[in-house]
Amino acid sequence: MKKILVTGGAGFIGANFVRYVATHHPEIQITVLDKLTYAGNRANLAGLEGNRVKLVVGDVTDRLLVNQLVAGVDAVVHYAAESHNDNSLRDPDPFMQTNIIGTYEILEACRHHHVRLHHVSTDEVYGDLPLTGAPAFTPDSPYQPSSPYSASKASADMLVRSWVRSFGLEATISNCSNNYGPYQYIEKFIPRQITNILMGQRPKLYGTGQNVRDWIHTDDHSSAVWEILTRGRLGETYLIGANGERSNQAVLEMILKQMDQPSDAYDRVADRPGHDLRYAIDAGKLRDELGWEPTYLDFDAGLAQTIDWYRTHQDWWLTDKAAVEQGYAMNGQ
Ligand code: NAD
Ligand code: TDX
Repeated sequence: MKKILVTGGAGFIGANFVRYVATHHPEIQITVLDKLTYAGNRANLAGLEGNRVKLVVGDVTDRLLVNQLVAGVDAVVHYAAESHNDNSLRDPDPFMQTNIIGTYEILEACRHHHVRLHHVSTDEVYGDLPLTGAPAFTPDSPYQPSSPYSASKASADMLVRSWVRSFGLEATISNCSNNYGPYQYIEKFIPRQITNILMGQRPKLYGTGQNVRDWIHTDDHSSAVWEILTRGRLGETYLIGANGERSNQAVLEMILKQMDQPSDAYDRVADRPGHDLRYAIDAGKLRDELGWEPTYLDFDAGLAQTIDWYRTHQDWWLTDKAAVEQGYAMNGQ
C-alpha cells in the first residue's frame, strides 16, 4: 500500500489520523477529500500539505470526483460525515446526504476500481445500555440507533456489509467510542466546556449528567484504524475502545478541577431529546486478533494535554465560539 485517500481528513479525527500516518508511515502518500464544512478546517492539516499530503476540497457525494480520486489510490479510509447528534436533531438532511449517499458513492467507486476500503463508524449504532448491569457492546450487539445521526451511520455500516457480501468488496468496518484530543470542533462536549471556562462562561451539563461515555484519545483511535487497515481480516467489524467509561458529570468535574474552578461552577441545562444513557466498548477482538493496545492510559493526563491545546490555540476556535453558543442557547442548552 503506497497511496491512500482519507475522506473527511480535515476534520477532528480524520486530521489526527493524517498526522498519525504522516508521522509513523512517511512512505505513504495521502490525498484528503474534504468538503470543509463548518467542522472541516484546512488549518487542521497545517504543516503537512506538500509532497506527501494533498487536500482536495470536494464532496463525497460528487460521483465524478470520487471516482477520479479512488482510481488513483490503493485504499480509502472513509471518515467524512456529519458527526454531531445535536445538529442531526435540528436538521437531519445533511446527515442523510453525506453519511448515507456519500458512503454509497465511496462504495461504488471502490467496487469499480477494486480498491480496499476501511469504513469508520461509531459505537452509537448499537443504541445505548442501561447505566448499570449490562455488558459492553461487542461486534455481535444488535443495531439500535437512537438519533438521526446514529441511524445514518448505522445505514452506512449496513451498506458496507452488503457490498462485502454481494460484491466481494475488500472492506473492514470499525466502530469507535467517544474521542477526545486536539482539533475537536467546539460544539462537542469536552472542547465546549474547556472553551466556555477559557471565555469566563459556565459549562453546560445536559439533564442529570449521569449519562456515561467511553472516552478514547484520538491518537489511539488512529493507531487502531491503521492496524485494521493493514492487518485486519477483510469483511470484519472491529470495535475500538480503551476502557474509558465516565459519567458526563465526572468528566466535567475533572475539567473544572484542572482549570482551577469550583466543582459546582456549571449550569444544568435542557437534556438532549432521546439522550443515550451509556456507551461502552468491548475491544477484545481488536486486542486479541491484532495485538492493539491504547497508549493513553491516564485520562487525567490526556485531558490536561487537551486543555492545554485549547488554551494555546485560541486563534483556532475563538472566531466560531459565539455562533456555536448562540445555536445552543436557542435550544435552552
Ligand atoms: P468532524 O465533524 O470533526 O469531521 C468531519 C469531516 O468531514 C469534516 O472535515 C467535514 O468537512 C467533512 N465532511 C462533512 N461532509 C462532507 C462531505 N459531504 N464531503 C466531504 N467531506 C465532508 O467529525 P469527527 O468527530 O472527526 O468524526 C469523523 C468520523 O469518525 C465520522 O465518520 C464519525 O461518525 C466517526 N466517529 C466519531 C467519533 C467521535 O467521538 N467524534 C467516534 C466514533 C466515530
Ligand atoms: O454541552 C454539552 N453538554 C453535555 O452534557 C454537550 C455538547 C454534550 N453533553 C453530553 C451529551 C453526551 O452525553 O455529553 C456527552 C457527549 O456529547 P457529544 O460530545 O455531543 O458526543 P456524543 O453525542 O456522545 O457523540 C460522540 O461520540 C460518538 C460524537 O459526537 C459522535 O460523532 C460519535 O459517533
